[in-house]
Amino acid sequence: MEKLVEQAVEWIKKAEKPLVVTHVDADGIVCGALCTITMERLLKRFVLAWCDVFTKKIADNIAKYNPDLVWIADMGSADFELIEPLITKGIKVLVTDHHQQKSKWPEHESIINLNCNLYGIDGGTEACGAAVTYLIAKQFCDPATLSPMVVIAAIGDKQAHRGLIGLNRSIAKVGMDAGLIQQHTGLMLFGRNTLGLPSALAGLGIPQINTVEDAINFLGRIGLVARRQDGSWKTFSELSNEEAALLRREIVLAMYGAGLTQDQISHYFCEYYTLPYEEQYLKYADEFAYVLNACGNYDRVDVGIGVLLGNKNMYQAAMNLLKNYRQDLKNIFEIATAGGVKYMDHVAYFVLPEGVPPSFTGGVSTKLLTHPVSKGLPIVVCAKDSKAGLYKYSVRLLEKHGVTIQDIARELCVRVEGITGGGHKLAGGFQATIETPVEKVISAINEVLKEKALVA
Ligand SMILES: [Mn+2]
Repeated sequence: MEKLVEQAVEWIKKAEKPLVVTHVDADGIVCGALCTITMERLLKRFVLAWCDVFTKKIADNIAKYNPDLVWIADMGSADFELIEPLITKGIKVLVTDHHQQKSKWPEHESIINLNCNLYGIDGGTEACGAAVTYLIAKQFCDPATLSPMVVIAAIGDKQAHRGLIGLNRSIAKVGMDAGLIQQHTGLMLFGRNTLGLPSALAGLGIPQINTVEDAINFLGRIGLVARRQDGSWKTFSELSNEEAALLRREIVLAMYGAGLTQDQISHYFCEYYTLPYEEQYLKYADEFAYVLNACGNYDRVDVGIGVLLGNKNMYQAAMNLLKNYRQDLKNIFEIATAGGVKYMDHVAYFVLPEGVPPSFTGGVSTKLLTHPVSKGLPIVVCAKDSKAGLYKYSVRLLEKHGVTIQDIARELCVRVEGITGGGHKLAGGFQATIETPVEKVISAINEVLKEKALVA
């Protein structure tokens, strides 16, 4: 791999008309920042583009722009047929990615394919796209300052549930040694630094605390006064060590009381990471990733990159996007839980209302998966992407469903014409042409799940 990195560095140094293409999620946005830093250090003018899915249309647009080098990050493990016309045209193609490739690419002097899966690094758990992209960027910049970004990306891609491992971990360590990242273990709360404690606790998903009211009652019962002087709720990060320990102890007791086993309880704990030198919404790596996802959802990868590069105006812009994101998610959720979610025997599904950006399918499906409205079933969230002329499907599974996205992908491609996609083990996405009826795709997914359930 080192040799390829060296060669990639040579290509980038020599490029006169480079183009960077990255993905619109948190990981992709971090990749965009790492590519930007690389180009800036080399004083290169470059064009940055981003997309959700690497389609033929995107490949055609790249060919039309005709760069001498295209650097594709956090994606590009697409079909070789999409890449081939580019190299035929004389464009050098550099890929830094962690997604599973659908087909093996042939060796070619105009391709550098830095896909970690080809080098014994599992792209589902050990490396995010940014971890691979970092291997190049660190040749031009102090690795310690880049390390926190990779941690944010890995968390954005849900690779840190049991703590970072593999390449992600070794990169995180560089930042930890420099004091730029701190590692903690604790309750798997979201919003430790920004949500009032009852809201954060209600999101934990433990049996007795399903709502904010439940959480307020619980805090009262255990005698934890979590209010500030003005009466507003403290965040988790504002608790003293003693208060945090009390909370942790009482929650464990409550879970035992609800009949959970030690192993089940352990699922409510995780490793988490803080960035002590960042602003409020960016101090906790998971919340930073959330901000980046909010930017990506409104197609503002540029804003996300600006935040990562420390631009104050971009931070303000990102905060506005975050506010919209929360409001939109809330509205969509109300529709989902008020009868929007429909069911087949083996799957729950939700078609987003017209006008909602298709980028919302990922975030909404992740949130719905563990929501009671999904009844413990696998969830599919779908939206029409009129601009790209396709339907987008996000699928989320739980370990207990006994099926992986790869299982579904394999079968879907056979059963429904013109469908493509894939992803990680339990989270993935598919695209179908606008002519393919939504019912047909959902039925096909239902059938696959039914057959797999029969085998299991
Ligand atoms: Mn990724």
